[in-house]
Amino acid sequence: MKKATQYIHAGAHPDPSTGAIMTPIYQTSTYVQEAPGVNKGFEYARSQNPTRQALEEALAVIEEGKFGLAFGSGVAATDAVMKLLKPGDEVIAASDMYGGTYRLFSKIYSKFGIVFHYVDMGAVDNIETKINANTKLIWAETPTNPLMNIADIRGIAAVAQQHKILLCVDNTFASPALQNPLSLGADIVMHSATKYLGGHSDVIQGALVMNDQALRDELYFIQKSCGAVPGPMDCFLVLRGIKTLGIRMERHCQNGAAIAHFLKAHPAVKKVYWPGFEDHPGHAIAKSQMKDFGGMISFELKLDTMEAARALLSGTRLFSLAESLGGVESLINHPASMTHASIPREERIKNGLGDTLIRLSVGIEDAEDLIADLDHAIQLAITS
Ligand code: P1T
Repeated sequence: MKKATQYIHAGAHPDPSTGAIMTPIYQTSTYVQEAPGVNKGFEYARSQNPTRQALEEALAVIEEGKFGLAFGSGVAATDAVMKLLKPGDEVIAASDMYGGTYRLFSKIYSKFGIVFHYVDMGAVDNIETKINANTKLIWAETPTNPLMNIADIRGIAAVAQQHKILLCVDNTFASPALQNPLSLGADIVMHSATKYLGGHSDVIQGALVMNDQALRDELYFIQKSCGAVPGPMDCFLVLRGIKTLGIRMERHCQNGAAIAHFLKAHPAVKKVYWPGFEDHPGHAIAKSQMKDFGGMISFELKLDTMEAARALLSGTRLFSLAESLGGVESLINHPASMTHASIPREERIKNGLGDTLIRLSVGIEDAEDLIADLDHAIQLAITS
């Protein structure tokens, strides 16, 4: 089945009790049993819920995997992967990634004796040099949040397989419509379903997809034992979001490309971070593992002051100043004070995330309107 058909039909089965074409929101905490232990495959809603089951099936199909698991947030999905580990285990993670993932690793899991090495994943060698007998997990994010760095999933997967290390790829920025890490050799794909999968900025949710039955069983055990499950209403919203993922991503990519080129040509702009440019260091890899380059862009003004950045951030009318991304509406964000504020400044600067970097989540509005909005805000910033 082709992708465009999968988005509509994956996980969708007419409801057995009524024939309802849309999976109902099974808003129930428990299921009546005929006799002790005799049930219809549903015992208690932390363990099983039909709406969640439909979503998990859809997630697996669209990510080219066998099994999906849904969680109460993206961070909860990451947390479940970390619970595969034990004290003394080592993790190699990207030096540029979502600030909340860094916070979970450095503030929570390092307390429990997990050791983290943060490396620039632009070169596979940087990962190889950190591998030792205790290395159990490689955590990659590509493109990265917010610097749009690219990691070579095939190359990293080859190293991970050679050393029998799990590779988990946070595929949030690309979405399953643009990149499928399991097909490139990863063991687990993680999503903040809050973003492109949901697509409408109305739900917080996370997802994991994998191929290996034993790994799925272990992660399912963690999901039900630790309890970070999403509610059925949220599962319904993400199921509905997935139906339009393909066409939304087409428009996000078109608008993203138009805005990236506009910014690159703008005399007041110093640097634009977007993997679609041929001079982006990860362009060739991005082209080989992504279908298109997405709607996430970061940039810096030549006028490198906080005053100018602040004027720009509050000067847009269509781009709303907010954390998050991947919704139909465009957002503008200041990583240093918002999404990546939990990374110590020195560390952040060392990894290339400056105080004045601005991140855009380009929505699916009219590209000319979005460009006019940015142009106006840039004028405000450089004359502020
Ligand atoms: O917010 P939550 O659903 O828990 O997902 C966390 C997460 C994980 N991975 C990536 C790449 C992310 O971007 C996020 C969440 N990011 C934002 C809220 C943001 O504005 O960057």
